[in-house]
Amino acid sequence: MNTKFLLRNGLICTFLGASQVIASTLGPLTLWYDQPAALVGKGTYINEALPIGNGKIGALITGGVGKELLRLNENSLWTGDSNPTGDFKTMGEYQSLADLSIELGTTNAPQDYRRSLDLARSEATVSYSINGVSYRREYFASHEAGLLVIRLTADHPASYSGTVALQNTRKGGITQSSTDLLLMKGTLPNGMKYEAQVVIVPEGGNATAHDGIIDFKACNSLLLLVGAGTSYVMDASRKFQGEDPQEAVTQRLANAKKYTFDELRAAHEKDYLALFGRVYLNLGCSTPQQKAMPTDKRRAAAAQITDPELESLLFQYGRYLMISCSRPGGLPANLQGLWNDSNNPPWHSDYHANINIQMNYWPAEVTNLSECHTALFDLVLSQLPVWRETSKVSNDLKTLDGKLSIRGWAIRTSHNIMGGMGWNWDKTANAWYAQHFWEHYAFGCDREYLTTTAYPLMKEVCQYWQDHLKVLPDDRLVVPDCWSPEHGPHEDGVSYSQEILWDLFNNTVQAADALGVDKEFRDQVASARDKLAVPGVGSWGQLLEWMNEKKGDKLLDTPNDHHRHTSHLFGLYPGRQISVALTPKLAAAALVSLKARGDVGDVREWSFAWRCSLYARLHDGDAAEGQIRRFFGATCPNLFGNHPPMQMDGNFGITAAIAEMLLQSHEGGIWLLPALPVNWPEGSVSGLRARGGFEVALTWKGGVLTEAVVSSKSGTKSSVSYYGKKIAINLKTGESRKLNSSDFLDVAR
Ligand code: FUC
Repeated sequence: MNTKFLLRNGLICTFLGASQVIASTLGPLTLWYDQPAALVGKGTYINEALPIGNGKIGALITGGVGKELLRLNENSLWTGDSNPTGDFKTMGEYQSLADLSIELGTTNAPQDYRRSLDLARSEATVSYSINGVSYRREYFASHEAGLLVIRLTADHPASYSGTVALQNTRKGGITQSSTDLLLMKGTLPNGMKYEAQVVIVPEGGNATAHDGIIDFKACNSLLLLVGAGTSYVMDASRKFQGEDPQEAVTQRLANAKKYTFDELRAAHEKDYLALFGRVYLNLGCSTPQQKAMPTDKRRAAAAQITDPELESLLFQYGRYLMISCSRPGGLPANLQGLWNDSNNPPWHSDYHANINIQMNYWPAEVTNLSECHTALFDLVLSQLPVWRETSKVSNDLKTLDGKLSIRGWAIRTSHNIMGGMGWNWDKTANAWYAQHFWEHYAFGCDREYLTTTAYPLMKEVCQYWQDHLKVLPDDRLVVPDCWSPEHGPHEDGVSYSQEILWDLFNNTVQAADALGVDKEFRDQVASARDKLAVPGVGSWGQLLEWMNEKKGDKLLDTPNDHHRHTSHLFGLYPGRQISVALTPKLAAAALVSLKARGDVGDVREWSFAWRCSLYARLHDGDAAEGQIRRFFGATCPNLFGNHPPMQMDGNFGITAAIAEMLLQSHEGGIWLLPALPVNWPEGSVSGLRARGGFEVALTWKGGVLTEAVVSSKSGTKSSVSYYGKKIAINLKTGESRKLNSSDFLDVAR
């Protein structure tokens, strides 16, 4: 019998026996389509295929009827090396791994075709019927088992005959077959070994592997287990080269074969829901017409008119993608996550440090996936030995007295996973990375992590900047010769770099205070923070992007500049130097700049996501929600952000932005519903995190907060504000406080 129960955070679950969990929310969290993914552009399925991933291996599922094609990824499969020269040849590219195809030998047109991805279960499904036989395929990527799991079933016996093939997407390598197994392996020019294995378990009929394929005949059902690995290790002392992956992949498959599909699925769902189920979001109900549309049509309509259930699905999609492509112990999400389908992908599918990888991790803390954030820290820490050496020998990074750099490290705009870097220096990216280390502490309050990991890294980056800052005649400090990402001239004191350094210094002072260490160093950093040139306000009321509005006769800051980056607004978001409450003049100038940047011209999917958070920080919920609609207009049919081409950052950025509209905590306290748009009059959210170690649940009606529950995970004192009324809270670890509308009675909207 089915048992319904309410999960913590309001997810309604139905247990179908012990192994199957179906989680649903007020609006089902399912992307669905009435046809297979189509080939677009240069022969890519990336815009339409459905993504699954276990943090290490991923697949794009196309769902073809006569032929299922899955494009496989393994997130360490990179060409390139550690060479410090800083060019793309040595940085290399993130590779697609293999194509797994299942030929089903039918050319008949299907009926009732449906292809879907259920975010609440982390499972994709394809179903259709032909000549009275109903076919069903289920796919999931199990972090528990370390494998992809695929099952094909039908309601008539002996309905499956065909072949399975595994094709290397690059030249070289070999494919072998034996009994029930296909094995593809090869070695990249940099020495990295890679391997994929597919095991088939038929029920009824028979299956034989031969000549690099598996034939199956008259099977009732098929179970496919897919494993993959490379010899990469995140360890500079081993030159990032570890063991041949064969043994580990073989072992994972052997282990999984001991379990049934239902057992594997139950373990997968348990593991996934432990992360995904932490946050529940309801932004109100969509219309029956909206709900009836397949996702590709619906997201186009949502670019015009608010579709609240699709907006909450978009929020959860970012969380789904994060859990699927970024797990502790693994690599972080690159530009295409685990869903790159090319061997010379756009921007090398690299780690881009001037907005993109940072945006990938904006939702991690606030949407309660802080474990996923650790993949970024592990990568950065593993690269440091190489980055330090590179920085020491670079003539571009000389200290102000003209000597080669000794302390700390700097990075270029793009990097790989072996210490190698590509394009142009992004000198303050070191401090932007440091912000992520700090935020992990700010939300989680883990002193051990601050002591051993975050603070040493932040301190080292501060030391780099102590050696590199330029002193102006009036004693102000500026970052010399820097670039507002991909925009305008290289100048001293560009606002982007100044604001990032303010953030670094401010966070480091707070970190040293929290730990009670390094008094002298802490005071030096505090003094440097206070001497940093602060971005000015220009002639048309804008926040200046460069220190001087003009260069010679040329106006640098112009009101009709619609550049995609909003780098000079870093201090507003994700930084905290600029805020409505604490620096109202700078916040007003930031609003002028943001409006001028607009949402036409050189805007990309990630631009809308950033602008959404910026409006949220300016407490303009309607403008923020407008950016969500613009974001829908810049998505692919599978809801991936469409730069073009597909890029993951916008998906993560928009998830963080929606959280930022509902809850903020960057000004020393917790602010409830700071940017609620009129289009979300009624709703609720639970499981969002606030700095200081809090979890927050909120309910609102008629655009007004009706209840808030603030739970403390670390016993920190704080305050809760709602429309100007501030309530002090002093909870012990594990305690909660419920606030309802009467606590905020004198709040007038
Ligand atoms: C940044 C952006 C581009 C693109 C690239 C991957 O450099 O300016 O728009 O997103 O990263």
